[in-house]
Amino acid sequence: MLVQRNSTVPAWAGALAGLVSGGVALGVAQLVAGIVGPTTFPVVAVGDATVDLTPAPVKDFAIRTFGENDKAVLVGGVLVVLACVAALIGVVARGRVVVGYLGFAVFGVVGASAVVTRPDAGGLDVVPTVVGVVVGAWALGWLLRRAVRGDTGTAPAGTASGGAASGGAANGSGVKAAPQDGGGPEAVPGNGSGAETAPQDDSGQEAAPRSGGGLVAERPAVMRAGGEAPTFDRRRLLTGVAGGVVVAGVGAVLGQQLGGRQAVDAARTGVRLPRPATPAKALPAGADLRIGGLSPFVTPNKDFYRVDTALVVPQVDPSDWTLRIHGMVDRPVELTFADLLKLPLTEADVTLTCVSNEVGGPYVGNARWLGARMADVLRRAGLRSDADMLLSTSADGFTCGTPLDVVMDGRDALFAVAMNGEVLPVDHGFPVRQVVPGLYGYVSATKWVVDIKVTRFDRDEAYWTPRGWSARGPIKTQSRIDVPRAGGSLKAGATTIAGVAWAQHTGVDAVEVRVDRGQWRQARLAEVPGPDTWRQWAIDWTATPGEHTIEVRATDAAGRTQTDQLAPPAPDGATGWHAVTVQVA
Ligand SMILES: Nc1nc2c(c(=O)[nH]1)N[C@H]1C(S)=C(S)[C@@H](COP(=O)(O)O)O[C@H]1N2
Ligand SMILES: [Mo]
Repeated sequence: MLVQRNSTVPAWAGALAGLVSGGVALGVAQLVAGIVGPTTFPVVAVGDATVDLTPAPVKDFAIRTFGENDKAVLVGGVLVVLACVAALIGVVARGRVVVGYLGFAVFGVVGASAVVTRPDAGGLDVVPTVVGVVVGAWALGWLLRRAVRGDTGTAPAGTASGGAASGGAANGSGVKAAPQDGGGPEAVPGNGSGAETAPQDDSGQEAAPRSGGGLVAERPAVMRAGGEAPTFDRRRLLTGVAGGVVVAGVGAVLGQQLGGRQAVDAARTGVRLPRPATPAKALPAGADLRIGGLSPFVTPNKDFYRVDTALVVPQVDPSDWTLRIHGMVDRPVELTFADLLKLPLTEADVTLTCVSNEVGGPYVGNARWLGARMADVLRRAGLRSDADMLLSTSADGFTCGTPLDVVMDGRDALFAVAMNGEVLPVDHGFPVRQVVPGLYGYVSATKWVVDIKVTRFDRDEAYWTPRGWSARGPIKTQSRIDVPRAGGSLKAGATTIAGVAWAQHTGVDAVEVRVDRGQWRQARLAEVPGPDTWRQWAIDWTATPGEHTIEVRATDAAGRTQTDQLAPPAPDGATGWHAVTVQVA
């Protein structure tokens, strides 16, 4: 039987089964690691342990040779070794699956020891390795069994029930073997070489008793019916292999997602925000009119609108983060997160707005940002005088094209690291995003920003430009009625109409309201810390029974009143007056 199997399943198939099972082990380990919490992935732990055990001269050589990639090279090396050994295990396990299990066990012990001896190891850290190795070993047995046609199906019950763990064990024990041996310890003794070489030695007498404890009533199918000799089933092996590859891949990707998220959450929690070198002015007492239903002056982070193209929010570890500034500069600059935090930081209240916000829409929010001034950082690189655009790229490849003169004109254009006193939320661009007062988000507010190319509008295009949106996006003055709600009903009598208006970096100087196309009346304005935030407004109204339409319009500090011309958001921002209709009873 052993000989039969050995010759049935070609070596390449064994190698493939070993390789894929190894992949399954790693994928499952990765997935479990993603579930149980931040832990060192076994491959990385083995790599780290290798480094620790490596003599200093070799280490220095590696660092000199591979530079910043030394870690990647190391992990890659561990993976290559792992792949070779896994393939070898697969080849050997064709004959004795027990050997395969043993091989996986050795993997497990090496991986687990590396993991638990890491300085930051915790109690659950071996779980991914153990689960991965067990599932990988099971996968190997399963694949090798699939690779052979003829020992199930046509075999007597005993053989077929060899099922899960034991298909290979039958091989291991040669003639005497019964599938029930299960590869357990008893299966091994006495089942050594001799018998295997003599399939015809079908004497049976010596066969059963020792391993199976009397259960071994049947001999393998091959012994009995010559026509049913097990044959290599390439198709079944390959479909099994495909399944294994899927499991390995899905496990790895999902595990990385989950694990990356946890790692980044942990890193985010660990960030200590420096004090601002230039704190924001204290908010004027009258910045928030505190009217029920009116948007608060400061939008809490959890309520802040979110707009981006990311299906999966980029998880950027601040210790890996760098910001590269290149292009039309005298000397390219690369900053780490630590570098950025060491710069003098500015705090500023800035209202963000999305170009796709409809008149009266929700895509606007105001926060207190903390960050390095973009102009300071850019000046370090030395800007060429003919550059007019910053093409910024996020970790997921999204790009913004920002007019350079706007960023450099002294306004609070920031590489922001905090939002409302909290480390930047991951959804809003952790670890670093841009905030540029006065420009719509799509041309300025790059989240997870990692790269800035100093360039020209006539040479480069940002993400939304070829998709029908204007290359430049200054925010258009807008005003919105928050109370009463559109379509709402209220009681006749004295009431308040209130809302917000914005004209970032110019400032709102006046808000007017009219009801049923009557006279425009001046609303009272809340105070503001500066021209970069929205401004609350309110006006008293004596509501009379019936249906009423309320309209609002703002005038900016340059004296420009919002146009009543309706324009859709594309290509450069909606215009028109916000109107709400209410029922008064
Ligand atoms: N990386 C990245 N940054 C991005 C975007 C994006 O799709 N990807 N969208 C921009 C747009 S259109 C807007 S309006 C703002 C929204 O920022 P917020 O989600 O923090 O409110 O982010 C900008 N920054
Ligand atoms: Mo946007």
